[in-house]
Amino acid sequence: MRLFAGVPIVDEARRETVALLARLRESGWPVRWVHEEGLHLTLKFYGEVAPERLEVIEEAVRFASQGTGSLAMRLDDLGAFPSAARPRVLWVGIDGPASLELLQDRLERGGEAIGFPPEGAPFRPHVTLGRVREGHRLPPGGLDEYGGGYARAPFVGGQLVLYESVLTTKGPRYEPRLTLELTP
Ligand code: 2AM
Repeated sequence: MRLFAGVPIVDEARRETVALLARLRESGWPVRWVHEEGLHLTLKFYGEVAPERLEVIEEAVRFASQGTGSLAMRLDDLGAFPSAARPRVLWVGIDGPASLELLQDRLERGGEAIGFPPEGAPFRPHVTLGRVREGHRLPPGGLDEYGGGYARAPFVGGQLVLYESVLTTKGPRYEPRLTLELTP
């Protein structure tokens, strides 16, 4: 099973992101857009794991979340990986408190302790909107015209969820395996 831990995007931030996705879909770009049901901020990707490991991962996620209260966040600007000039993954940035980075670091280190190598790249909080199809490109500066089209809406990250990513013919579906309330 494929697992990752993340924070669901909710409230006004979710509505803004869903509306932005709808406008982006109309661009006709060669992009696989994400489903609006599973919008989330990934904090730790565990990858493909044997089902027997689920319990130990749940335990690590529970432990890492202890003492973290709800996270006051807001949507930030649009961006892309690996860079705006060469976009492959399109996203909305997330502006979060220091406790978000702390939680991500605790998940990272907790994962390391049970055999998951840490991410090489620095943490860049974001919500993925879509992935450019293999062998295709976006029109230069394409994202620029969408940046002004949504509110940098605030939201409260009140849950940490361990999701299973189930691959289907219509793209991945994210099913919560464990939902933890973030209450200090
Ligand atoms: P993303 O938010 O940057 O797209 C499920 O695939 C989630 O796990 C996605 O949200 C994705 O991050 C994240 N993830 C992180 N590293 C990944 C990897 N190497 N392969 C697939 N998904 C990854």
